Amino acid sequence: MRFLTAGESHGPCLTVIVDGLPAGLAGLEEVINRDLSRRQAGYGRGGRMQIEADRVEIVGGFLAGRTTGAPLALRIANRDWENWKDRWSAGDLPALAVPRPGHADGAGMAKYGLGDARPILERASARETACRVAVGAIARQLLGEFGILVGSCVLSIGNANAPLPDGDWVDVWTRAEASPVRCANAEAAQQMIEAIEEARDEGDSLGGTFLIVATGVPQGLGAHVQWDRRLDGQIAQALLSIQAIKGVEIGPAFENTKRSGTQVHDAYTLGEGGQVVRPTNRAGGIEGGISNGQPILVRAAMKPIPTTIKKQDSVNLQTGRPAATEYQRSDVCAVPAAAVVGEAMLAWTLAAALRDKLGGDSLDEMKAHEGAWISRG
Ligand code: EPS
Repeated sequence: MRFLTAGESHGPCLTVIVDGLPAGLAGLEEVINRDLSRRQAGYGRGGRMQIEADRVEIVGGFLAGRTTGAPLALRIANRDWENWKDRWSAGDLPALAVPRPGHADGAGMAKYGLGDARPILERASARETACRVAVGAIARQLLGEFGILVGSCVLSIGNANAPLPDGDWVDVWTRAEASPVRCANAEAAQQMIEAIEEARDEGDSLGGTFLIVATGVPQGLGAHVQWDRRLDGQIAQALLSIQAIKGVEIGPAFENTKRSGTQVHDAYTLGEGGQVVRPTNRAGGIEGGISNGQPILVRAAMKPIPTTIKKQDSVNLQTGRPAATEYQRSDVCAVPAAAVVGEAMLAWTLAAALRDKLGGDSLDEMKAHEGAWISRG
């Protein structure tokens, strides 16, 4: 499976083509729209989210309410286009020549030989993550057919930290869903809100961390035999490709480095029925690049948003003179939204691995192959 996205943040729309889906997948519009709304929420978002109300239009590969096996084409309109289209066509938008530190502006201008960051920021913008979430909702729908669930919760924003949840993941996700910062712990959520308010008052921005979990993942997705078939490597690439995500950890990877091997690795034991059981999950559900049947645990780190009201030191790349950054409308903190995007990228990666494992052109064929796989024991 693969997908490609196109479109600018303030252009007419975002477009996605998803290739390699099985025929027979239903109910897509509803699940895509639900996840698009989830992505738009979260304390700390800026004025743009008051303008947009993201809805998908499925314009190819979907007939009589089901995927046909042909490429699926999606369109998500940018409502803000109405406010930009006249200025774009008149060409009266001033050049942005002062790169924001941490943004794609400066590196992109150097790469394309531009004196204006606008073409770079239009495409580098996290607006593109609406496409990822649409694709992730489709992947989630496919995974759901096989009993695999994906959810997330925010663990930290700035210096406000929540305890690491474990156990009943559906309960954790339900509490996170009800929180304005997508945090399952009410006390920590309040501290996160206060941290965002403080950053907003200071004209600054905040990053944070979130945990994405997939439950019901069978043993055997991914492969140890080749570097690009390792599931943990695929997950890390998918997560790091999200705007502003700079770190990814599978299970408690960094904590594990402080303990010895015998304290870290998850023992095999026999359960009451004689079945093999792993009482702990410090591997985060993946060993040797292969899912081991335990929940997959992925933590990601988001840097603070580079656009800040408070000025940052920079240089005007047209004049070559020192200059302070100019404020562009932006979010103060988008960690809760990034967690939803993280779910989408994990769901996509697992769905692609499931397609690799089961093959088939239709959902029915995938299920028949799953039956054969499971009955093998
Ligand atoms: C973004 C800047 C802001 C964010 C945007 C990402 O948009 P604008 O420049 O229009 O105010 O709101 O995020 C989205 C539009 C979105 O849908 O998530 C940026 O520069 O990356």
